[in-house]
Order: sequence, then structure tokens, then C-alpha cells
Amino acid sequence: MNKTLLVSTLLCGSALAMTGCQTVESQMQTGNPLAQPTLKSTIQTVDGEKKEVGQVFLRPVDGGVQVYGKLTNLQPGRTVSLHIHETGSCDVMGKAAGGHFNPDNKPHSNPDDMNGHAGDLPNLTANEDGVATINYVNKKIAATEAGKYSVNRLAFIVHAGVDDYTSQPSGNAGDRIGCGIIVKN
Ligand SMILES: [Cu+2]
Ligand SMILES: [Zn+2]
Repeated sequence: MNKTLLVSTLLCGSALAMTGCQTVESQMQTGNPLAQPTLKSTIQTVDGEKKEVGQVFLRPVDGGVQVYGKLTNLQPGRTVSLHIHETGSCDVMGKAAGGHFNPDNKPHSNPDDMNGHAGDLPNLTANEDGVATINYVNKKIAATEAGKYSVNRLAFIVHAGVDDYTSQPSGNAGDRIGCGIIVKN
């Protein structure tokens, strides 16, 4: 930790120095490419094997949360869907993760629709190596440790099929094939 950051952090505890505290926080909110992810998830198959099939990170950026990482071990060219589900459990072949994260009681929709589930995310297509990358700014969640929109301790679910962004309650996305609990980085 450099000296400036250390000083700012120490000042955060003082009511007389809130400006210094906000400076550190606002640095994290500006999309600074050096800002570290605050949350992460290791995606595993939902079968007993629990093979690692992806890594996804989350960090606050301007206007939302950057969700970025990759899924691996997919059939080349295959399109799968990914959501944030409301319960941080991968038990019962991923079913224990429940429905899509939906703190404002909205319908399932296109991830860019502000009137849709907070946990909705874009479909991902695997390249010739079976790797699908995600790099998406979700404007409806928080990468904070707690709070109404925090996704800490929730779960990513990978589905075998394509999300049609329309069918209720979950886009007719098919079987759950991967799952990862979201934890503090
Ligand atoms: Cu899902
Ligand atoms: Zn949804």
C-alpha cells in the first residue's frame, strides 16, 4: 500500500476527514482499470464431479458492476446462458440456487432491460477452444459485501440452453450444468 492510500484509509475513521474517505471510494467507482474485483466465483459442474469450468469476477465501475471472466470446457460454438440466482447454494444439481436474483420483483427479460431481473446476464458462445468469455456491465446489482442489490453469497448458474430473454420466469434456458457461489475476493 502506498503512503497516500494508507493516509486516506486511516482518515476514513475520522468524522473530520470524510473527504479523504470518499476519495478512496470514488476511485473504486470510476472504472479505474487498476481497481481489483471485490467479488469472485469459481464455476463448477453441478454433478458429483464438481469439475472447475470457469472463473467470473465482479467489480464496481461507472454506472454498474463489471462482470467478467470465462467459462471453459464447453462444446466449440455452443451458446449457453448465465444468470445470478438468488440463493448461494449449488446443491441438488444447482436447483438449490433458486430463481433469478430479483430484488425489485421484476419479470425475466433482456439483461439490458432496466425493468428486468437484476440477475439476468447475456448469453455466451464458446470459441473453437470451448471457452466463452463474459465482459458485461450489469446496472442492477452491487459488488458490495451487503445490501439490497449486493450479489455477495448468491450464485452463478450456467444453463445448457439459450436464454430467449422473454419466457417466464427464466428464459427457457434449460438444464443447470454449472454453478458457482459468489464470494468476497
Ligand atoms: Cu439461471
Ligand atoms: Zn431472469
